[in-house]
Amino acid sequence: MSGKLHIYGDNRSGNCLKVRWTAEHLGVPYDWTDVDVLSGSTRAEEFLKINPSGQVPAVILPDGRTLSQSNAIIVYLAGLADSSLLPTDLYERAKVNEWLFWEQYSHEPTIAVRRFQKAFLNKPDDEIDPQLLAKGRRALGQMELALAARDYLVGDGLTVADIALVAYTRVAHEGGFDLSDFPNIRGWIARVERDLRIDQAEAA
Ligand SMILES: N[C@@H](CCC(=O)N[C@@H](CS)C(=O)NCC(=O)O)C(=O)O
Repeated sequence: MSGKLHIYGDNRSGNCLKVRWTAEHLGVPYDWTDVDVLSGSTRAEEFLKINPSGQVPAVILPDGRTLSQSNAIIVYLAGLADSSLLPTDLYERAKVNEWLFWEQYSHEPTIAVRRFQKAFLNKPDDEIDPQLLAKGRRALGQMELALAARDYLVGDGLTVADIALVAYTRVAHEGGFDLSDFPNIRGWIARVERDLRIDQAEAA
């Protein structure tokens, strides 16, 4: 136990990058252990003690307690730091949660899953569930509409909702989603990447 936050993750995974970006934005020192999601390492006995679900990201907090689920981790880190990444206004905080739940139910299971099948499993399009493209585009349409009237998903500045949603939206093209039809989303991605100091060329 180093007394530091310890993140277990794979740098190709948007869910893991959410946690790394949040820690870096907040200036929280951390150690990082690479867990290759393609090699079965998430099923190793030692890792299952940290996250019985066998998935990354997972963290060990400085006091030794464990936490998993990307959005739960970033909310915890932002709350601990008392950061504007988590609004204090209860309605705005509920809107952040609305986006976080939506991300896990309607966005990540379509956009991230299609990206994984295409870019990591190299599946040809005709072997991928066609519903993923339609549902992913519908999710992008919803974001495009929301971002027509605002620069960030909630309130006037960056929140954990933007961090959670940008993770897979910025690499949606790798899943076959053409962002040229979504100018508001493209502007928002550039803003969030700038705020988080994400290198455009960074592996995602
Ligand atoms: N809902 C979880 C999803 C985590 C997840 O799907 N992790 C993937 C990598 S992105 C993983 O660990 N896959 C390996 C496995 O399931 O064995 C979260 O947000 O943290």
